[in-house]
Amino acid sequence: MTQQANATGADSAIAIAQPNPDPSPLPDGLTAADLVEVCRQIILVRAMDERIWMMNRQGKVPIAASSQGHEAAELGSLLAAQKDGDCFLFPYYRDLALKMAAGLTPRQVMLSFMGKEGDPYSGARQFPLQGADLPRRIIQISNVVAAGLTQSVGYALGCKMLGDDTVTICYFGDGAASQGETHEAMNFAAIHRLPVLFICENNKYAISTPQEAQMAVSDVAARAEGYGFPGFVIDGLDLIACYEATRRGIDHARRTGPALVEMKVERFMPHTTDDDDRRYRDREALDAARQYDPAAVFPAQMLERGILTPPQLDEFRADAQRQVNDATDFADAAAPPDAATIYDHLYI
Ligand SMILES: Cc1ncc(C[n+]2csc(CCOP(=O)(O)OP(=O)(O)O)c2C)c(N)n1
Ligand SMILES: [Mg+2]
Repeated sequence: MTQQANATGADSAIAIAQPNPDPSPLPDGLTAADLVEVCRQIILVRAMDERIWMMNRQGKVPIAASSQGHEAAELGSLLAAQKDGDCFLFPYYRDLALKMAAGLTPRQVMLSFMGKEGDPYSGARQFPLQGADLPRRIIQISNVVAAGLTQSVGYALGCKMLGDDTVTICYFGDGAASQGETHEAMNFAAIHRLPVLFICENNKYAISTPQEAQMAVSDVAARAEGYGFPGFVIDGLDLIACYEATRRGIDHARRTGPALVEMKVERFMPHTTDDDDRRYRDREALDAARQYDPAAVFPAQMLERGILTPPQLDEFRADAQRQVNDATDFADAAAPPDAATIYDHLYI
């Protein structure tokens, strides 16, 4: 940010004290308040993600997949879905940031990760945050890689048959793109021109398998043409780009049929808490990628543009720590599910 000195003495002090707002317009459909709220969210979800990892190392969280490095893709696309107001989401296991920004509280998140009573997704019966959050129009029913694609396409078919306006958004990884089920889902969606937007969060790894060992193309989005719908490649570390691409994708899905947006992201942490990525990832490349960390870059950009103020940023950081501490204590003290409920919700 460059600060403009004012020529006249009395006014110059005022001019220098004020942030110099970036004259470039806000992204289509967004207000400054939206962007400030995203800063609050990105700081909170990162603090939560880090705490969950730490609780795993303390033996209190059995397993976790981190969204660190995926936040811009998840929050930018969610923002577009929320602005649209008529989307139904099928995220996958790496979408903690999305689920929290959609309204899940830190206490609920920690209950789920610690496997305690009150887990809103599955009552602590499944992988953390796996199940359904119907009030927020979210289903993530399985960790079977690529299963969400066929499920979401089925949902989109239902919406089309009912004649409603819903656009279904399905999130998946680059590894899922190599599954046969992905081909079936995309082909079916294209034939029936279903209102579904496919979002690939490409972090270049499927656990330890690098992208070049599982596909012979550099862009998953290139495959869209083969199905008969458009595909776009987006910098998944750029939150505004992810917002705008999703906005266009939703519009296309509703008017014409499927679209695929590939967001190139980074996976800053190992695949899950059970994985040791030192055996297969180049540390230098990973460290270099951290300069593009969306949880740092996005708030910094908003500060630079005068949209976020330093006191707001300080407050968001302090509030995030307060909420994460509260959630940890709350879930730690919570009871496990009552054993007598073990057969609830099961077809037996
Ligand atoms: C059908 C199936 N095969 C294998 C696995 C084991 N597995 C879990 S996650 C994963 C990698 C998926 O990678 P990607 O789709 O790129 O998502 P990312 O974890 O990188 O976000 C694999 C192979 C599984 N859950 N389901
Ligand atoms: Mg991947």
